[in-house]
Amino acid sequence: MTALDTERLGRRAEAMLEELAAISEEPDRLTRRFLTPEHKRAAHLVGQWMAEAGMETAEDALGTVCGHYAKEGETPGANVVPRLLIGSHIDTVINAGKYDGMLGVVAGILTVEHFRDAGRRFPFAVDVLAFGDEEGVRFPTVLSSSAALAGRFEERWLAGADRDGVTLEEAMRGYGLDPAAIPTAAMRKDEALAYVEIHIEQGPVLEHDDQPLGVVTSIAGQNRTRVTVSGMAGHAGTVPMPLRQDALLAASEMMLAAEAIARTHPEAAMVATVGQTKVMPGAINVIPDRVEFVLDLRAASDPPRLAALREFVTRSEALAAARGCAVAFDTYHDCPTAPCAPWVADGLAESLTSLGLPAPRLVSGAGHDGQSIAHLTDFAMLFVRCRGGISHNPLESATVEDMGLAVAALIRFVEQFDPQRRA
Ligand code: HGY
Ligand code: MN
Ligand code: MN
Repeated sequence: MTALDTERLGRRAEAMLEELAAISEEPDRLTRRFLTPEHKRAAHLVGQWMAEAGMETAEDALGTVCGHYAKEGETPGANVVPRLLIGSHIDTVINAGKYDGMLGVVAGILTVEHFRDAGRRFPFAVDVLAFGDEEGVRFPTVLSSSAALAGRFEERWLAGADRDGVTLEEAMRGYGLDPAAIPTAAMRKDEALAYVEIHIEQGPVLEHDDQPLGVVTSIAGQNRTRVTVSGMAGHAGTVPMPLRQDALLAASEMMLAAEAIARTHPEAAMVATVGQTKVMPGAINVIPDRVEFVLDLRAASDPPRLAALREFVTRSEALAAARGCAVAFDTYHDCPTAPCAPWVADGLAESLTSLGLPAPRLVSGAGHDGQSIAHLTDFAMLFVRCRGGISHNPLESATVEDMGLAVAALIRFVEQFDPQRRA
């Protein structure tokens, strides 16, 4: 095995991430939502890097950029080509960090570039994938582009609209995509050997344990529930407090109920978050008559999470009734806990060992495209330590050293990858 210059790999990664981070919808912070012109610019840049690294590039019906590094002896247009999938996402949250998602795509590109420079091919192809809708912050969908690759795109998602009323279908057409072609994005199950993703941990465990890298055991399940609370608009100066049907106060009590429920389940690593609300009519001197918010609920296993959601609904209905309000729930995203395939995770652990590194195992509280790809093939993930465990925040950061080790581990993983190990 050739010695790997992890410092150089880490510096390359950092420079590429810096270049991607400059492509933002907003001048003074990083925001790059699915199917925006900025997504297209980032996709184009990533496609260029893939081509420069020796890959054939294509864009699928959902805008996923795919770099294909042919297997040894592969003939163009071959029917069934077994392939190892490496990927992550290039969309971001609002005011994001520059590592979440993009690091996994850059690591895949640098890995293939290493083999191209070494003139190395394998008995399997390597596809590097840059998904465009992992975060799910523009449309009421989550993981839609990886879902399409796994043949799990749902037609009803096309009608979902963003904050400006633009539907996913309209945005696809504006981006130059044809919704009718979505089924063509599905990869054949007999071609996908496994999927691996490098990602920052987005939590404090590796830093706390002073470990640069860690192997993920499973991805926590999550659901997103839109809660709509309806009350009665009224004059802020004339309606006595006991006579109000204040939708915002009812909604506020529901959010606190969600927090209380999550706090009673530390054993399930349960977390409840409300990051997005809409208060109407939104005038300072009008009692709010309608509030929409989305509850993001997660836990390390599914039964307590689903029970907690039921408890939240029951308590919210009582809180609404007590204030003469109505409440409705729409759980538009429910993604079960996704276990990583032991044979793939063990391969990642062995690659760490081959670098003389420990291979700690940890759960992912954050969601990832692997939860979709699990319906297509076995998957596993490698986490990279991030400073203070901070993520979804411009303070998010990983060191050049740790990123270099992650790319080196991915290179070793590919070198040692043996699809026969599949159970
Ligand atoms: O929300 C998540 O867990 C991921 O960052 N999309
Ligand atoms: Mn991510
Ligand atoms: Mn994220």
